[in-house]
Amino acid sequence: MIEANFDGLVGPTHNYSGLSFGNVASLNFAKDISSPKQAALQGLHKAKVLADRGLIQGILPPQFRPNVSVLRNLGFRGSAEECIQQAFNEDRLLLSIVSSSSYMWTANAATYCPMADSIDGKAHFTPANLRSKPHRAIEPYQTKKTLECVFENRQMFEVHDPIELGDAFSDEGAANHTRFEFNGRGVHFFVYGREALSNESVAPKKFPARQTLEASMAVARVNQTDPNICFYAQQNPDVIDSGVFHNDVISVGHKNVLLYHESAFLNTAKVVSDLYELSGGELIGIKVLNDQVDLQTAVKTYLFNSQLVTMPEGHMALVAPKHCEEEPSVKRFIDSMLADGRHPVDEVIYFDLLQSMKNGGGPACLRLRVQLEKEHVSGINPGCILTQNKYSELVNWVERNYKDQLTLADLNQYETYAGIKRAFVELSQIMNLSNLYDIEAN
Ligand code: SUG
Repeated sequence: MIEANFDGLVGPTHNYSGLSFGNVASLNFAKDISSPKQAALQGLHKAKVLADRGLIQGILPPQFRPNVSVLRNLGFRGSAEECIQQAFNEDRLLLSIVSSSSYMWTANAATYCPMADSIDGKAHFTPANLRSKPHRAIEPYQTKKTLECVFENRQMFEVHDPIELGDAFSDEGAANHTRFEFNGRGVHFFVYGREALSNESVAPKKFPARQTLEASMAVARVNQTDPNICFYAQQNPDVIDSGVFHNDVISVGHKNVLLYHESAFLNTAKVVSDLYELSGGELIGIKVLNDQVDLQTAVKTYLFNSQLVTMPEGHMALVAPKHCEEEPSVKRFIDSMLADGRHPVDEVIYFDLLQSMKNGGGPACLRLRVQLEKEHVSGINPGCILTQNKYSELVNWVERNYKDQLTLADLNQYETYAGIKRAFVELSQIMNLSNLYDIEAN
């Protein structure tokens, strides 16, 4: 089985609006001026470097924003341009909510179960409902359409509806899910922030827990994931209160390796030892002590939001934000990890993802992992696989259509909206996305 990464393509309205309470970077950089062009190029560069190294790299297309249907649902009237103008004049927060490029963090797009691990032998996606934040709650149904368009072979891939049923089933997708592989056998590790339907469970006090146990269990059922290979653990409420709003901000797993902070989970030692048992003694845990990298530094540098990938040469590489290279304690830890021969992580590749990081999105947030048998790559829309040609076309498209700098006032310009519409028509052709966007309906 190979693990492909599907990175989100940053959209032309990427901006910093401080919309994610509990996400420290989103709050710290609120109202900074964004560069959608740089953001998209930084993301594409990461994907291209990994594709050049021999990994299968897909791209998930952006959603159309500003989302005028949502503005209409909120009572704004008239043409798309008029709705945008009214929102700009009357409630700028609403305009920023419907303009966010947050779909680019595809680790939150869905939870995936490969054929090998499902009861019916099909691969399944459940789009995350993302109901804990309004700007994210508008993503799921378009995400479903996107996944159907990208994973187009319905015999191989089934794409479900997001889980409904209110707050108790708040689901943030693969950011809280890891598929391990122990001796060829999959194990699905679900991490939740709170138990919504129990009065006894502990929960964070300051920031919201965005994933519930109830949602994780429902996702496993919908995806028909074999219950014998599912394992659930609670995130440490204190780390959520320190700004760890998803598990992928405090641990990362791949194949038989788990890199984690010592305070990642509620009773971390027990979680790791239970997982070790379930792995039949195959799990290799790499524990990071608070003395090596404290929580605040982990959140600032996003060490744990690195990707762990298996390179074609056989070793694993850590794909880390360049913030990690610049912070002495984190760099020291990474260097010592690479020098340690007891695990397969032998390389680090640093990327400048500043534009995404300022919204709390590191390398791992930007990708959705999809494990596949080689022959199932043929079930994927080829327009969404990153090749040299596709990369050049996308870079050229971004260069021509994205602004170097963007403010909400720009979004209020007639030309900006007209330009975005033209750009999405072009993108549909580049990525072979017929019927994905209903641009005129906007
Ligand atoms: O949901 N930031 C995203 C970051 C998502 C990161 N994903 C993972 N950890 N997998 C979020 O908090 C900020 C938008 C703003 O403030 O404009 C934002 O939505």
